Amino acid sequence: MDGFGLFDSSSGSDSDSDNEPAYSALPIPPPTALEFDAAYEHVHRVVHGHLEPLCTALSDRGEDAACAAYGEAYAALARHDSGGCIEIATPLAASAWDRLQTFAKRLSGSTPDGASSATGDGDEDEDERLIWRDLYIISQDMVALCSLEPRSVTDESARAALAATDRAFMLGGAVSLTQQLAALAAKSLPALDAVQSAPSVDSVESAAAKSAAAGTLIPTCDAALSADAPAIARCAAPPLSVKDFEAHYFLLKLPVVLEGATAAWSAASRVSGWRDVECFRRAFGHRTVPIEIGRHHEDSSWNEELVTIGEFVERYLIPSNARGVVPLELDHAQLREVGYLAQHALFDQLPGLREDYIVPPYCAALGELSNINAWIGTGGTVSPLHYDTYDNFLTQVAGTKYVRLYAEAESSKLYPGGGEESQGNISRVDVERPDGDAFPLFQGALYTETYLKEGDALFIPKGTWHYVRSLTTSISVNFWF
Ligand SMILES: O=C(O)CCC(=O)C(=O)O
Repeated sequence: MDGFGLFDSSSGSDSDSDNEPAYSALPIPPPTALEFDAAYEHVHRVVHGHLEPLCTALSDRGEDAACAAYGEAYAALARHDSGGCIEIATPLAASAWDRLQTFAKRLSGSTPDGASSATGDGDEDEDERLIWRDLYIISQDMVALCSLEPRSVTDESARAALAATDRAFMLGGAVSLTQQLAALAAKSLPALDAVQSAPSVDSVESAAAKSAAAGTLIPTCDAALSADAPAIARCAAPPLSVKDFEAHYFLLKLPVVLEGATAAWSAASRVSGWRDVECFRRAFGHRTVPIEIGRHHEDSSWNEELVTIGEFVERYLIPSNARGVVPLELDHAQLREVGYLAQHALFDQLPGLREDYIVPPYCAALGELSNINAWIGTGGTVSPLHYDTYDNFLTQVAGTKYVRLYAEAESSKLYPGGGEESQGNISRVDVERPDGDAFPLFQGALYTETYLKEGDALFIPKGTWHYVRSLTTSISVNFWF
């Protein structure tokens, strides 16, 4: 079962960049009644279209109350009773959310890299999870629309609408309906849009000095590899031609770091790029995102929170900048205040950011782009050892990460499994504290390693196991193809 057809395929942008972030635009005019009507039509169509199949699926599972609430919210929407619709759809979303929590620890319902992770009873569980997910998204979209009623929209209700669309994005990735509502809500907030100030005219030096003083600049790190394992191959800029990349790495399934890969990205601009995390707080501080708190999702203290980007910058990224480098040798028990916006479809949620990166040309030439995710976190984040079923460019925009790779051929020494939640693409071994008694072969597994630094793009062939730990505050974008 494939949900109820709410989802578009994820979309990326490969637009040319003028090396200035595109979201520092002039204020946008407020939405017109026509735009609202178009959104109303769209929501109405989706909510109506899903009423019967979702209700049948809910009733089949004895969830008549949820089905009834869905029907009532839809009826309120249809008679333009915004207050009534919000009153019913808000708790409906909350109960769908509670049900989703029983299906997976990760809100996206994914393993660290997107493999489905229903709790273990296979297809039945996954079907049910998709029902609650769709109900959640539809309820949030109803709340968003009803908060944007043109005659009564206020800053507060527009913010509530944006928060509802952000919650819908978390589960859905690119949903055209949610994108339409988010755009409408953003347009209803002229005061906030105005804060997206004109591009900075500072020089590189004064911009860096200002952001360093404010603690918002992501530090660099000059860690060097020990000689314990071979280093992953590197190619200095200028970039490899597609033909050379294909012949020397892609077809051979050989990992490689392409240096200088972000040179033409606005995101990497020294003056107004993402390295100064203030740019996110300034432009999108009021938007809500899911943050993983704690080192590892199997640690008891691991948790997920919804926070605004403003809070994330303030409570996690700025203190992490101040801590500087978190050495690899530091035992995980000592890692503090770790927060990770991990594998998030941020560029579907905030499409303005798509102008700031360029999709590596190899993706379209040698495959088909599947997903683009943001990975923004403090020093000390850990992505446990796992593999993906996509080829990947893990691209480092700011900060430094340690990456260790094991070829597919080493799989028998890596103990695939990872418990009920996994589809077998996560190793049961904790790379930082391997249990030699339980996993004796792990010690003999061969690996390569690197420090991924600003501007580096690491090609990780599909099926290659990877373990990643950040040494500083870090921003990466990965391209699965
Ligand atoms: O950077 C990370 O923490 C993990 C990245 C990753 O797993 C990926 O790009 O597939």
